[in-house]
Amino acid sequence: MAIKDCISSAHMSSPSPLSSKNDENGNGNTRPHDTSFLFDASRLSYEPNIPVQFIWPEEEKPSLGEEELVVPLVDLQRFLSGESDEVVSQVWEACKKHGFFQVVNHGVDAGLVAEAHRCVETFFTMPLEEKMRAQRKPGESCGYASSFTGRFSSKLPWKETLSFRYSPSPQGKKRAAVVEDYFGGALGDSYRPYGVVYQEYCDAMSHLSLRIMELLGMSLGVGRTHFREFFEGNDSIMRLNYYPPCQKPNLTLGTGPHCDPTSLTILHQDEVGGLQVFVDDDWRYIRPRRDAFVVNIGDTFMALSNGRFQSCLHRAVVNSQTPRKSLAFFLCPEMNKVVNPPSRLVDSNHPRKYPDFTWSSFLNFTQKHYRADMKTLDVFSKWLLEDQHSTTATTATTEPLSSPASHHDCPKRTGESK
Ligand SMILES: O=C(O)CCC(=O)C(=O)O
Repeated sequence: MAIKDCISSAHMSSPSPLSSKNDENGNGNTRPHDTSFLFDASRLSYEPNIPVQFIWPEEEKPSLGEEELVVPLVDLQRFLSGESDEVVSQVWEACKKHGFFQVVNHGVDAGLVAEAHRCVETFFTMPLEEKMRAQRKPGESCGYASSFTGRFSSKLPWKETLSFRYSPSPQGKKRAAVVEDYFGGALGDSYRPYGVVYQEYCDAMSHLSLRIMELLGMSLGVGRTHFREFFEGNDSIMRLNYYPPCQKPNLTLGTGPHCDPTSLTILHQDEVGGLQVFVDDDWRYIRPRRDAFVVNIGDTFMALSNGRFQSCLHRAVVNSQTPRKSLAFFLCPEMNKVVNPPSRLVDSNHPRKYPDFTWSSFLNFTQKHYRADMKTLDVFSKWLLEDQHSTTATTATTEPLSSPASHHDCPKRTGESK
């Protein structure tokens, strides 16, 4: 089978703003974007050569022999039962350096995690046309994406994803079934059973993330409840990642290097392995553990901690033999909640590092204008501040720093996408 036949033609909507313009860095999207192809893994996985759009530049290609990054293994049960001192300082150290740790004894049912992985396998091994029923539209953060062929024209990730939104039901209200309804609506009623599994999984992740917020609040010295309360009514994103085998795994990446723009990521990777983190100028892998979730700080939490905790560059590699699956829950605040650090984290030695912003403006920035990389928050902050200055200059009024970024000439880079 020739490669050109593997990238199936499809009718897709108009190019995203980012992909239709030139990349200012000259490192990727330098030509108008061709959206007329799709990543059909059922064929591409067996191709001895891979399409050029999936070949990453030399300096970003994965290298062999990365070392393991040993991150703290936090026993949440111990933390919750009051034996917290050691755990709190372990988390402080890890989050100051790279923002990654793992949690065990987390209370999430192992059967539910296994079922969530099984559903990933069943969904992604379906024919492409079936998955395309939930196709992600340009500028949206939810839906099925066969790589990012609809958004970018180079450095494409060797993976398929299905993303959807999740919000917990307000306390005392009837349990909302947002995820279940998403599956029924986007894919049809026969997919509701998947929705039931992921609804339960997201409920468990939301619950777990609030516990982790208690731990982060303690580590930052602002008390147990501050961040927990901030995220109680979260508006989060769940992403199912499926990485098909690739016959040239050393030329491509499953997920490109990026920092998560979101607040906190809770990841469960299957036993295949592939997650890598950039620490001390080197890529290091995190060994999968069936009983553990990998937790990492995202850009929005870095802003909430006034830069004390790091959101770190990470990526995923693929292999030639075995499909890999991961389940990523991205905790996000409510859309219009203003993101700013508690006053205890701001003083003359630690002035404000980032302006106030809302999650909706930051999300919009990453969806429409900027492909997430390691500088997303800095570029976004600069953009907001410039916006504020130009608004102040033209209107001579003082606006809050949280004005949504929507009408600018935005910077463009290549990296990964949320
Ligand atoms: O699959 C992984 O290990 C990493 C996934 C990831 O970084 C993402 O989905 O943003």
